[in-house]
Amino acid sequence: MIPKIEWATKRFLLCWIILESISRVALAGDLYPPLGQVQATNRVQINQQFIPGSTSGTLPWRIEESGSYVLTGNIKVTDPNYAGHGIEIDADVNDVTLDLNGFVIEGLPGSGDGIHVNFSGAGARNITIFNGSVRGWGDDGIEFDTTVGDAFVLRVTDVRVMSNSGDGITMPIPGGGGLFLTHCMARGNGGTGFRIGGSSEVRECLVEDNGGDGIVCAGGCRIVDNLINRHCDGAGIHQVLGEHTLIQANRLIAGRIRVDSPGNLIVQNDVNLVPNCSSGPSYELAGSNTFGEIVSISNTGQIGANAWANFQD
Ligand SMILES: [Ca+2]
Repeated sequence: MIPKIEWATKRFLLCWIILESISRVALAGDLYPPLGQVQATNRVQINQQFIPGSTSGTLPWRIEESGSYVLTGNIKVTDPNYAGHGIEIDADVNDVTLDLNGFVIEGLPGSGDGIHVNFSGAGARNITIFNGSVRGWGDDGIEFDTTVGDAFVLRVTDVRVMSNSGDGITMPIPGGGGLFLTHCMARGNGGTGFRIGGSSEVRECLVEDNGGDGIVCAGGCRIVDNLINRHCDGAGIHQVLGEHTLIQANRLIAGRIRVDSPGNLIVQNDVNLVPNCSSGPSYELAGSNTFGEIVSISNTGQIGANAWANFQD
């Protein structure tokens, strides 16, 4: 026989259930925190009003220690005489993650680089920059300023570099290397869109209307699956030195593929030189390179079994 529960015991159990429910809701936190609030802890916030590490309270913002940094607002140059950079990462500072958090770092003519990464020696730097825009700077959008060899671990993803006077994202050739660019856009920069050193990669990016070449690369790189438009004054893709670079499955409009050195692999690309950009070949390849048959689209029906063919039209 089930024993009867006393009235006092029932009241105790009821109170316990109510208090337990309240404590669980409190521990779960606010389901709808204020917009713009940074949820992760131990991240250093950067914005126009709060520039830690700067004694003057003005640009450039310097990253002097390893860590995770996040923009919580746009950073814009307002002084037309400002000649420095926007954000500067000191030499020998490794393990930096810089989340642009959807914001823009914007310069003026005569200013320096939007983001400038200093180097003092070779090594695994492990620096990642992602998710935002860098535009309007007097020099480059992002510069990895190294001349001391590669083996760096550098990554830029989901970043737009636009209307900078110099290059979009750049590093010295020879000297730089180990830079991985994915899902980025370089548009309307005065120099090269992306300049990457040895053992680097540009994948699934959009490169448009830059004053020099679209992408400049050195040896051991992978230039894969990019859309590259309107670089008649230079080349859409320009391999300037080294070997073992793979150039594959890129779509170029009004810009050619130019390879200056031997020992590279060029397959499955599609180059369209529109009438105002048609002097010279679509594929300007130095001797001793390996490349898929170059097929003119206008003359071809079914292409048969050549899966490595490059196309031109
Ligand atoms: Ca620069």
